[in-house]
Amino acid sequence: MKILPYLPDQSGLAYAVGTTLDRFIKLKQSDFPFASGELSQLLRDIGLAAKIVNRETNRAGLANIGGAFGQTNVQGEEQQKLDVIANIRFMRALSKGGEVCAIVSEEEDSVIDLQNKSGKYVVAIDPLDGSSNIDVNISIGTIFSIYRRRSPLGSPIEQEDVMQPGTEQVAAGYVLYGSSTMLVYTTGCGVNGFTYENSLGEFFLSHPDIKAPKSGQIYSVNEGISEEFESGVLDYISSCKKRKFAARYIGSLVADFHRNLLKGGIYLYPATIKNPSGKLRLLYEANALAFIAEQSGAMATDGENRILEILPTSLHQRTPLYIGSTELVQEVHQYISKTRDKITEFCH
Ligand code: AHM
Ligand code: MG
Repeated sequence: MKILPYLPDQSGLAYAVGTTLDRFIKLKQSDFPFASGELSQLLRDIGLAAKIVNRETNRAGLANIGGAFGQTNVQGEEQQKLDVIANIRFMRALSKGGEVCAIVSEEEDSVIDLQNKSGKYVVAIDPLDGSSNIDVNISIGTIFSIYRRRSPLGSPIEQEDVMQPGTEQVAAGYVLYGSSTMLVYTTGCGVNGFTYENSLGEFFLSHPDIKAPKSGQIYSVNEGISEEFESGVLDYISSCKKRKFAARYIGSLVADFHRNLLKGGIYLYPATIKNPSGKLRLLYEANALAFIAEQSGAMATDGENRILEILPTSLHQRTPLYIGSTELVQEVHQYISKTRDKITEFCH
C-alpha cells in the first residue's frame, strides 16, 4: 500500500486563495489590537446580506421585480424596486447583528438610529448603486463604509458619530453584482477580493492583497455631459484620446472602479453645471472607494483635495471624484490646476 503525506498549501501566502470569507475575517481579526470580534461579526453580517441581495439581483428579470417602484429617493431620483429591497435587506442585517448603532443610507432621508445601546459602529451604505442599470442586466453594486462611533456607548446618536471624514473609516468595501459576484473590502491592512460561488453559497478569497497598477490606459467618464466640465478636465480627456486610451464607462461606479483597480485606469465624475459639487455622494460612495483605492496603492481626490480628508457637512453631500491609478490622478490634477491658475491670474 502506498501512503502519501498531505502537503499543505505551498504558496507562502498567509491566507490562501480559496479561503472562505468567514474564515478569512476570523483569521484577520488578530490584525487589530484589542479586537473584540464585533467588527468581524459586522463584516460577516454584510457578507450575508450581500448573498441575499445577490439572489434578488439574479432573480430580478425572472420575478419581474425590476423596474420603477413609483417612489423617488431623497435625491429626487426614481427609485427602483431592487434599491428598496437591497435597502431593506442591509438595514435588517445591520440592525439584527447588534454591532451597529446608526446607519446612513442613500435611500433614507435621515440617519437611522437603531436604538442599539451597545452598538459601537456607524455604517454608511449605498445598498444598490448604479440602479439605472438594473433593468438592463448590467453590473450594479453595494458600497459600504464603517466608522467607530465617537459619542459614549448608550447615549443618543450625535452628529459627530456620523459626520466623520473618510480617514476615520475602520473598514470599507463593495459588492459587485457582475458576471460573477464579488465582495472586496479593506480594514486598513490591504485590500482583498472574494468571489461568490453560487452552488456552495460562499464567498471565497480570489484576489488576495490587491495592488492597483501605478498607471493605466483606460479612462472612464460620462462624455455625454462633457460640455459642462471645466476646461482642465476637457484638456485631460483630450490627452487620453491622443494617447489612444480605451474609453470604458459602464455607469455603475462599483463596476467602473473595480475594472480600473485591476487593470489600471482612471474614473472621473467632475463637477457639472447641473451638479456643481459633482454627482457622487461623499459618505456612502466616494469615501469607501477612496479608502480601498489608497489601500491598494491608487488615489482618490475631488480634483484638488484627498477625498478621505474632506470634512462632511451634510448627510447626502456630493463631491467631484477622480479615482484610480496614482499617475493618472496626478496627471488630471496638473491639467486642472493649470487652467484654474490661469483663471485666477485673469481675475487679478
Ligand atoms: P445612483 O446612486 O443613483 O445609482 O447614481 C450613482 C451612479 C454611479 O454608479 C455611476 O458611476 C454614476 O451614477 C453614473 O452617472 P451618470 O449616469 O450621470 O453618468
Ligand atoms: Mg449610488
